[in-house]
Amino acid sequence: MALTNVGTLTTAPAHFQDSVNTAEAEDVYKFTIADGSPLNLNIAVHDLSGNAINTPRVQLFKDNGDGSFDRFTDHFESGGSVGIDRAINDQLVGGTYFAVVDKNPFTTSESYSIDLSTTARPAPGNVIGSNLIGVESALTFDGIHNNPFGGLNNGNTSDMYALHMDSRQVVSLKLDGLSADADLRVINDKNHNRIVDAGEVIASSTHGGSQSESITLSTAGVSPGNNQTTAVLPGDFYVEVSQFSGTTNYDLHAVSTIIPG
Ligand SMILES: [Ca+2]
Ligand SMILES: [Ca+2]
Ligand SMILES: [Ca+2]
Ligand SMILES: [Ca+2]
Repeated sequence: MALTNVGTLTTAPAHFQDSVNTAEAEDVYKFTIADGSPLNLNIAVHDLSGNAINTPRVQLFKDNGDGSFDRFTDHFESGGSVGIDRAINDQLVGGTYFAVVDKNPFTTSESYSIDLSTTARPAPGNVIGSNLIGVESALTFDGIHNNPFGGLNNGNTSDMYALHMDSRQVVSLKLDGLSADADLRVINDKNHNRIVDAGEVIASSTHGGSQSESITLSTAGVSPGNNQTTAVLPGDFYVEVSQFSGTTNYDLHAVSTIIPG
């Protein structure tokens, strides 16, 4: 076991690159969440070697008070292979935690990068989701996307989807089927560091209660005065569905139209 002491997490992500292999199948990252109001913890893995299925597993444990990691006595919080976006996004209170990266049993060696951060809980009108982009699932235009593992809750405050925009394309995003307050935003990771930096949130929708949310993106121009649509250049984007409060399932719809040139 390789143990890394990360210290107290902040909004500025802590970044590590490592590998797990048959000689060392487990990497442990020990970190502290500051006392005070609950924060959103964000952990994302990316730069994975191998294919998308046989990848390392990341799990989160809360220390039982002795300061050292033991998966049988420390409290399992979340993680495993259930995340649709290979990320952990948990609402946590202060304490000592361990993020544990385990080698996939079907491979002999896997390299990875891991980022860890905290972000504030969302405030009214202000979407604060994860500021880390993990290995996301792709958003396609042929059905409804949701999280089959329970939607959004205090143990999964964010789901991230990848969206590619071609030229002369209009994509309408709609988030509905809500029973609590969730929000929607679109991120353009301009510097490709898989961190949501200042100026990289290009659209957001933040209605209250269980109202639906919608965002429309267009690479085919936007008529003047149309403030319902965000003009973008063709390229790659991330669509984030995040918890404002409570527990809710959701349906994320993406409808694509190509405008003849
Ligand atoms: Ca312990
Ligand atoms: Ca998630
Ligand atoms: Ca970025
Ligand atoms: Ca909302």
